[in-house]
Amino acid sequence: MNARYRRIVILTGAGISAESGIDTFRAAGGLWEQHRIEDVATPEGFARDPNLVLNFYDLRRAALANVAPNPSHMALALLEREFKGDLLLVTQNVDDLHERGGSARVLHMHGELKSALCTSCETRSPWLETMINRPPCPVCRAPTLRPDVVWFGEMPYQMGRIYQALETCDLFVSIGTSGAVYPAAGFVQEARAAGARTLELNLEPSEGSRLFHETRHGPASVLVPEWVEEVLQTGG
Ligand code: BJW
Repeated sequence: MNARYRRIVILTGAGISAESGIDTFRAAGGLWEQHRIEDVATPEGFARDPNLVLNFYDLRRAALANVAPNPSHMALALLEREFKGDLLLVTQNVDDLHERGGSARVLHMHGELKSALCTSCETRSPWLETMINRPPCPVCRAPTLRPDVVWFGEMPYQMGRIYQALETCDLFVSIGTSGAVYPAAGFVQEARAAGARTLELNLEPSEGSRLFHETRHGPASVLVPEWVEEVLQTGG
């Protein structure tokens, strides 16, 4: 890749955190093999059995203490620091490994484990503790906190800003995502329609691989640092 890019949009998914020890969703032994999606990742599942859902997310939030960013998170942070053009890093991940890897500006379109959403006053608050014990909302004091994550049927965060960036980017890069979940799975087509070059970096061909101009397959910890070096060396 030897073109000069001015506006890059990067989308990351569970695959970028896999080598840090966080399970992906759709792999054998992954999160969805151990849980029914409709039980733990839908508003209806939460209404049916809030304790199951709060416990699922309490455990995942606590598990963040045992993982660390890997070279792919660090490489994207380096790109943010060194790239001279516009860069938007959008992640579907609810972990905090991009931030701990050094990225200062991360858009979490599916929310964050370390955030709580109050179903009474709709405030989002930083949250590090458990929720199963029904703590009060820091703002309205109602004991109605839920994980601040986007479940199926809910609108992901900051879609206006993301689509605006996709309409004007000249490079779109998708890293470690299966392309199974919309609207993120449709970003490649949005970017292509806007005339951007599109690149997939994933362990294996994703569901949308054929939609990309270029695909590279292998572990993110290898592919991402290589690609970042390439962009920085060619002037970005
Ligand atoms: C590696 C690697 C290594 C492994 N190196 N790579 C029919 C058609 C179209 C859409 C719909 C439809 N029916 C319903 C919908 C909409 C629905 C949807 O997409 N459903 C699908 C099942 C079809 N989507 C929604 O409801 C969304 N909202 C919505 O659409 O609102 C309306 C709207 C309208 C118009 C505009 C905008 C919006 C909400 C989706 C919410 C998803 N939520 C979850 C849970 C979040 C909380 C939590 O974490 O628990 O988000 S589901 C789960 O999937 C999570 C992830 O962010 C998301 C994507 O998963 P991801 O990251 O791709 O992980 P995997 O496991 O699937 O893939 C990992 C990849 O990494 C694999 O390819 C591996 O090979 C690779 N890999 N190791 C590099 N070392």
